Amino acid sequence: MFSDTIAAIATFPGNAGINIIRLSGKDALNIAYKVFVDKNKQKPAKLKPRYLHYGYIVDENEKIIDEVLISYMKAPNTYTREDIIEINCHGGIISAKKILDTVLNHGCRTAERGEFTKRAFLNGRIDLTQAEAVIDIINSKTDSSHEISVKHLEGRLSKQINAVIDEIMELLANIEVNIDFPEYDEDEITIERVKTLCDKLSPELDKLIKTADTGKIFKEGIKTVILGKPNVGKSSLMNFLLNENRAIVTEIPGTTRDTIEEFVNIKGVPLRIIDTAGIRETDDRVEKIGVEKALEKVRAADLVIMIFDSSKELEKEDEIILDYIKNKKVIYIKNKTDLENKLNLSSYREIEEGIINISILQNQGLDDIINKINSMFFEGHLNVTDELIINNVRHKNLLIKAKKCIDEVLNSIENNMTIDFIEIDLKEAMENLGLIVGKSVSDDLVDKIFDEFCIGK
Ligand SMILES: Nc1nc2c(ncn2[C@@H]2O[C@H](COP(=O)(O)OP(=O)(O)OP(=O)(O)O)[C@@H](O)[C@H]2O)c(=O)[nH]1
Ligand SMILES: [Mg+2]
Repeated sequence: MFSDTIAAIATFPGNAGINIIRLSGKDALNIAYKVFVDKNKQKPAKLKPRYLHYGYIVDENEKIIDEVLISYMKAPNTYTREDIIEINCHGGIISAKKILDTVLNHGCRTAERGEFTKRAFLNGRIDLTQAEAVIDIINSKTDSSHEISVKHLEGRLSKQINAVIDEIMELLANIEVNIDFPEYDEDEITIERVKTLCDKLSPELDKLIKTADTGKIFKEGIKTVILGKPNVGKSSLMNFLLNENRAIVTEIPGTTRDTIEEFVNIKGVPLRIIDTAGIRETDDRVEKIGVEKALEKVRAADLVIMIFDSSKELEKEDEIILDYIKNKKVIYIKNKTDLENKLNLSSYREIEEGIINISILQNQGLDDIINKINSMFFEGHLNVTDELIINNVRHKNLLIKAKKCIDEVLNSIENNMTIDFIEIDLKEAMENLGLIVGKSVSDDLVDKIFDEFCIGK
């Protein structure tokens, strides 16, 4: 338990209906008694836990700041496991700020980012994966991403990881006994048990690690770079997908100079779309930088949408781009099909066969693009299944490390290594898994994780 009491505005202050000021800690209730008066402007006899009490908040001079509803949640069954006071005041920035100042003057301090959730973790109510799920829920941009994080908040990942940790721990205890009492000479039986467990764990961990690609896509969106020579309609496509005039569109080739990046959720497909400068050889310094930037974006892209202009013949620029993206996931598009076709792709049979014909001007063929992305990345099933999906890079990296140790154990068994050798890797696997749920994590890491939270959470 912490010795100090923290306070913060938990809502986003602005022109909203209400704001909530939250206090957590052992002085929370005392402070509430100092600042709250009931509807008769009297100090209440008692703030009953889990009731909403109507009244006013007064400052140090007993002057009314605002009309409020206040609730008291008694430890330990609270978000932080400490006493919590929540004050619902009117929206806007003044009331909330004045109430916060008043409670601070009565002896609590401003909460750091994520400090309420950090206390929930440090006081043992939730583990680290659940705390991380809280921030992921807040930051979710798609229904699917939200759904995945809610599962983590329920503790589904922790449950699975903890079960594995328990299994490993039991074997480690066995190994310890063998090492301490070699006269029992049960090494062989223990090693057999270790092998059985690791044979099971290695593919299990692998399966979990593989879900991380989907998790990342749901969380961050499919990084989609729109590429093509100048004037093919890249910015027009960007605007169309965003449903707004975000990028400048003109008939002048070389209009877009810098890359533009936006997140959009189209029928559940999360896209991080990047519009780029048209690729061509140019002496214009600014345009040249734009072209370099466009190509740079391709490197980290999950998907490239390459646009051809159906009203133009195939040109050297198209071929340069095709060569550049040959190792990427690509959707090929032929735009401006409302104009007379001059594009001949017969030397690129495969591209020609899979190409999507569109006319942004006539609003044609755009659903085909979304359907194609859907089938490429989600095999047509955009729903998050009941499967547990890893959506946190920290978890993914620790799972990879743990799997490596498990494989190392199997390797050692294969090579008839001694049991103390095997024990080292088994222990390391367990430690890496422990770090996922927050067992023996360093203070620095905890600080770093909660620093990504918002104030008041
Ligand atoms: N006819 C026709 N014109 C189109 C279509 N789509 C876009 N355009 C026009 O093509 C021109 C270029 O469009 P942009 O979207 O600016 O092309 P861009 O690829 O971003 O061009 P840069 O930024 O210069 O590389 C504009 O005049 C658009 O109105 C289409 O489907 N049919
Ligand atoms: Mg453009």
